[in-house]
Amino acid sequence: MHKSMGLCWLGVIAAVCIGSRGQAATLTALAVAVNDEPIAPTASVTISPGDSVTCEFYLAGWDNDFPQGPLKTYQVTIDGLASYRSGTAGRLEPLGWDVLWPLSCTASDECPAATPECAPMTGMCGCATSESCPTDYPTCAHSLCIGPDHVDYQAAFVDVNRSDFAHFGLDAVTASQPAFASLATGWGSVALIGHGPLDTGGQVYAGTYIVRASEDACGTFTLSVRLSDYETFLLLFDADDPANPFIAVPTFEPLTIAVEADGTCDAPLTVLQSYFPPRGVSLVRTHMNTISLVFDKPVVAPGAGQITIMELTNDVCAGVAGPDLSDQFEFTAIDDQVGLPRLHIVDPVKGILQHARWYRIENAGGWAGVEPFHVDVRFMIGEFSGDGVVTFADLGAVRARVPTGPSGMNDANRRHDVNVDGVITFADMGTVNQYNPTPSFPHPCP
Ligand SMILES: [Ca+2]
Ligand SMILES: [Ca+2]
Repeated sequence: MHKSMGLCWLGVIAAVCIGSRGQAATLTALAVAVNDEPIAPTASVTISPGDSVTCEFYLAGWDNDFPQGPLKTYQVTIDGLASYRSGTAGRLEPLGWDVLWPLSCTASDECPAATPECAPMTGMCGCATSESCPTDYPTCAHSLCIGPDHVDYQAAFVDVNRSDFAHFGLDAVTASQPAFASLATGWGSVALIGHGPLDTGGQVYAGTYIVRASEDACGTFTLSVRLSDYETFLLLFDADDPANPFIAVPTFEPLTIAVEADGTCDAPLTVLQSYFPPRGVSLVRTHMNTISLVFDKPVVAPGAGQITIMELTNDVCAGVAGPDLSDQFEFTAIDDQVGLPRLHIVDPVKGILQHARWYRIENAGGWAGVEPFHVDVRFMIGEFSGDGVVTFADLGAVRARVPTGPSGMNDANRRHDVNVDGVITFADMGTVNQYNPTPSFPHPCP
């Protein structure tokens, strides 16, 4: 892999050559079985929710990229991030998948309690230890919470015994990646004996990938791959320069998987999945706090009044509407196709929220298409420790981070910039100290 990484510039030449010829190597995905029952190979298959689809991948036409270049190595990387949620509802999942679906994030304070760490490499909410995972998905592995039914390395494989396998009889080394590695599982093969097969004009088998539609899946999903000279590519042996193989990025012909529930997709309501901060965690900054609502489908940010934000009083608990503050907040809908869609609610200036109060964010039906919900959050400046009171212990949490300059600010400490000036200084301790001590302010509803 080091060799090919060092030759990325060859990929540029390949692109030029491809352009001049108008045809590149192709990688084709075909559905060949549904629920293990063989079907006529097709690039467009229709299944039912819960069905599995066996997809086979074929390579052809590499002579167009580098004539008489034997196929020494190839690699295929599934683009799970783009593929698994590409239908109208539900998901495709790799066979053997039992993983808490990861959420995308830019900072850890966007992540739910179950997966509280925003992993910078993947931009997804994950776990650091198994203790932080919920009981349904109790094991933390690869930064994701894994359930008891998960079987890794099951979805992707290469059947090396097939006579149409690209490296059949060449003592090839094949390898696959776990399905939950960045949701980009993949596999590849290197021919150890000889330099690989020449292009004889037909297709050669390159691997198998099995996906299953979730029970709530509906609509047309597109299974795609990540095309680049280090994700999905061919290495073609160059007899004139044996140390530097030619890299070709194939043209991919994607596979569509239509999941039809009674012929049409109902339009189910969007449902709130989780939120941050959860009970026990307060909004701690004077302003610019983020409340993150996580949904199962993309949302359009509501206008003021479509959802309400009210101080949580006994009356509000009893269903009597209080003054609505929602027009003072900023709403941002996020749907980056990485994790579940989210709505971020931010208090842009000081004074909207009152220290040591609870607030209720509620959709009583005004936000069309979204199932009614309410979420209660506590606003308590400086309450870092999660015990519901402000004490010297909370001052200590800030003090431990003083001083932190702009370059030291990160996801782990951003909340401790209580006065929202981009650094953590004694001024933040001073702000917290203004509220020390603050007694407990319990959730007011029975
Ligand atoms: Ca505290
Ligand atoms: Ca500060």
